[in-house]
Amino acid sequence: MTYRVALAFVATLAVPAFAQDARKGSITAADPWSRATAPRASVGAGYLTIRNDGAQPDRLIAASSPRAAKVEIHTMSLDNGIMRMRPLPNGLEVPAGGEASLAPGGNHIMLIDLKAPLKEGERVPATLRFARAGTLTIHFKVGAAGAAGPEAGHGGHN
Ligand SMILES: [Cu+2]
Repeated sequence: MTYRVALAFVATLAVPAFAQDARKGSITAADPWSRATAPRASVGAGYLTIRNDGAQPDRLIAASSPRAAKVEIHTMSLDNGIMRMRPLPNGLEVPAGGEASLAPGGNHIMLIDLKAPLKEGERVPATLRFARAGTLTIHFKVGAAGAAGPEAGHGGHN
């Protein structure tokens, strides 16, 4: 009896640490975050880690947000010494049992023609569409303009 009570207590403590993660089927969208944009900027970028714990690869094929006229899945690469970004025509593969990382300097979600600037502290909704898992709504947590990564609650690193 005492043992059961103890187990139940442990289970309560094991509430997910990352409440901002979103899950659908085999796909988990972890730590979606973004950066505040300048007042007249027309574009913003969103980052996250997409995990696939299924036995089949999946693919992020489209995205949308009520905050932007258009959302694209972009990659970044060095072209004659200049970093350029371009849309991934076939989306982004998330390998079976693996993950796809969207981070500054690499793949990202591009919010094009923002309806209003992204402000630090707000959560920007977006819907991701996967070939297998279907649609998944996430919220990009907006950090400071120069944020290097998702902030971990209070006292996040800058
Ligand atoms: Cu881009």
